[in-house]
Amino acid sequence: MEFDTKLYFITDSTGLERDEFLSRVRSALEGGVTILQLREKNRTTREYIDIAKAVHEITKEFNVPLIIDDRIDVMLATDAEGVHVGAEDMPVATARKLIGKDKILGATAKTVEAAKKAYEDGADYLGVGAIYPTTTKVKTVLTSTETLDAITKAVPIPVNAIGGLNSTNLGVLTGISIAGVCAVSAIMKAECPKTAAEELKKAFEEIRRHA
Ligand code: TZP
Ligand code: MG
Repeated sequence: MEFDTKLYFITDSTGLERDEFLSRVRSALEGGVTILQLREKNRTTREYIDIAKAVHEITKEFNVPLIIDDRIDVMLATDAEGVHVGAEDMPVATARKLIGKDKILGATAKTVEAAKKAYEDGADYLGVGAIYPTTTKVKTVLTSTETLDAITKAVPIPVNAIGGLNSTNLGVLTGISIAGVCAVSAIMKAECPKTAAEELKKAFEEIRRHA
């Protein structure tokens, strides 16, 4: 399936009522999100499927692919467009075997070696970071912009930067051939997710002009 990782929004429903969460998801999509990952760490399987179905109804309206973090079963149950696996999740090759060739498979990579392997094992895009320290609950270490740059040169698939990114701090990525930026808090916690998404997209387009 075709996809564009330019503005990759990863959700976090922590502390939000369902309606508030869904309305923030919609607002972000109105702001130009091009691909959306549902990332739920504290839900039962039943709850994860339920919220994924609701989010999928909205992403379909915008023709935006829905990626499910970590859980192939939830992706299949909701017929979402793809799944993202991190370093401690299912191996990329196994995930690819299970989901078939048509679903989108994303992987996290922090080294050139890991990036090449993920590509060879069937990943369609890579998330690389954290570029900056993040306040989002995640087990991660910082990745240098030098490593990010080397990864973009080592694999032929889209590479996205992630971690602490917002519309004011993308300058460090200038000249690096990333396909897009991933963000959780910059959009999720913004007063207006639509405006935040618009600003982040504009900031990315701006640094890309100087690439
Ligand atoms: N992987 C590396 S950093 C991160 C993930 C999931 C969280 C990014 O969140 P934020 O709020 O955009 O820093
Ligand atoms: Mg994961």
